[in-house]
Amino acid sequence: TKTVREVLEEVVPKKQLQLKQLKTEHSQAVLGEVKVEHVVGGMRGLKSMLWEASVLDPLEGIRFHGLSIADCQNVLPAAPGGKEIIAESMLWLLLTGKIPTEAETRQLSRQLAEKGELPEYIEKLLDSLPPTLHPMTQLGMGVAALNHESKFQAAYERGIKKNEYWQYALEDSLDLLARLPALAARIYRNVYNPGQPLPKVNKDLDLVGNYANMLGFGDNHDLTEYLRLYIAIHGDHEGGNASAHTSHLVGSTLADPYLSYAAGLYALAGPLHGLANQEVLRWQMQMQKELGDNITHDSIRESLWKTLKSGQVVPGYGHGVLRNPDPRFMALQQFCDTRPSLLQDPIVQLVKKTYEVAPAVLKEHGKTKNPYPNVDAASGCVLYHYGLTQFKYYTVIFGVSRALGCLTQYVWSRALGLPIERPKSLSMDAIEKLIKE
Ligand code: NMX
Ligand code: MLT
Repeated sequence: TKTVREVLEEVVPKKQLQLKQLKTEHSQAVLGEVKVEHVVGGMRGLKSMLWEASVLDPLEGIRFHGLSIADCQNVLPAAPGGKEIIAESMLWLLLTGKIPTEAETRQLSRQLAEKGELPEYIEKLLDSLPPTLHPMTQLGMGVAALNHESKFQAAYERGIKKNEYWQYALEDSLDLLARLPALAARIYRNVYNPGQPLPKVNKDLDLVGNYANMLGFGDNHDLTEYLRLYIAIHGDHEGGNASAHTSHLVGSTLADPYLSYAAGLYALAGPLHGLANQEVLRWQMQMQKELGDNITHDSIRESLWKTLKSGQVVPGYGHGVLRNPDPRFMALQQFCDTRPSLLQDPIVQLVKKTYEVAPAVLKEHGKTKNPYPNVDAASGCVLYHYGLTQFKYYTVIFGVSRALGCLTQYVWSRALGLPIERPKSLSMDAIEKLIKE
């Protein structure tokens, strides 16, 4: 059985060669035009980043090294006794482009569990924070402070060669991923269950099995399975999304993996990005309160118009790239469809009913380019059903997941020797001058 590092040692030279050929043979090939609309419109659609692990198609949704979510559900190993994809098998696929065997997956789980405990200074740091500080702020702080452990930074200071960067980047990435469950679970404990004992990392469990256990839901098999699926499919969404892009930008300065991913977390903490999953639940609960027991499609429609007319966005709907319902949303809905207790849950039912009405309302409203749900529309209601009811915590789970994609690209960026990001900006006067020339 090979380790993930051994597989990467085989893959890296091939990718390095591919990049070399792209640079020498095609560096002047045109991939698109840069228009004023790109410069003033959030660079939507501008092809301007290299990102290896996944590519997002507007209609089909995400593919991880060419595999759709359904493909991954078919081929990626699950946990013992489980059916859903686990973080380790997704990480293996993202990092190497290869499908791990069951034995490779178990070995990676063990490797991570063995280094899963937090250093004491991190525990003290987290325990000193006010419980009213948003859990995402706490997560970013904990991750950034863990850079005290960075092997990449220490090696850089020693003066290693550029072609060795990726190996230290990989070590940091695995160390960081290993500690995320304990870090994120400690925040949950401190904020919502102060004083409760926290279980130690169980070396026989997978990463998310341990996370669920430390959150206090270890004996809830269905929630653990849901978290596995959730964390696997939120892991990567190509490079242009705000968290991945931020992490990539910061990493390009050779800031270590901890700082780069912490930066990405703070982008994820915005309500137009990952915080939308918190907002969706807050908004749907408010709708439920206002509409009472007998919720109909008509009453939901009215409620949607109320949100839109008050000038707010409908959280969980719309997307910068997607132009169809998000296949991640569909995968989470499918999870509900196979479990009667979820199907009978009022908040799960409300999310589903909202989906039956919202696209038509958003089309009639006529602003959003994508009237369909994104992943955040569905992700929170299942957590709520299983007793993880504190929605300010939901983006932390998204954040734990996004480490898979951000850290994978960090390793690839160093392996490929990508340069510091530094696009050209223009003032409006400079744009006008260029147009006249
Ligand atoms: N409800 C109401 N209006 C919307 C929505 C929505 N869900 N989505 C887009 N619009 C508006 C948008 O605000 C913009 O208005 P204006 O011209 O006044 O500025 C107009 O429609 C055109 O926006 P788009 O080009 O369709 O969307 P854009 O690519 O700029 O933004 C999002 C994408 C995802 C930020 C946007 O759809 C949104 O704000 N959605 C709600 C928040 C959300 O669910 N975010 C989570 C995204 C997924 N994630 O996890 O990151
Ligand atoms: C994501 O998962 O990052 C979101 O869907 C946002 C995006 O892709 O822009």
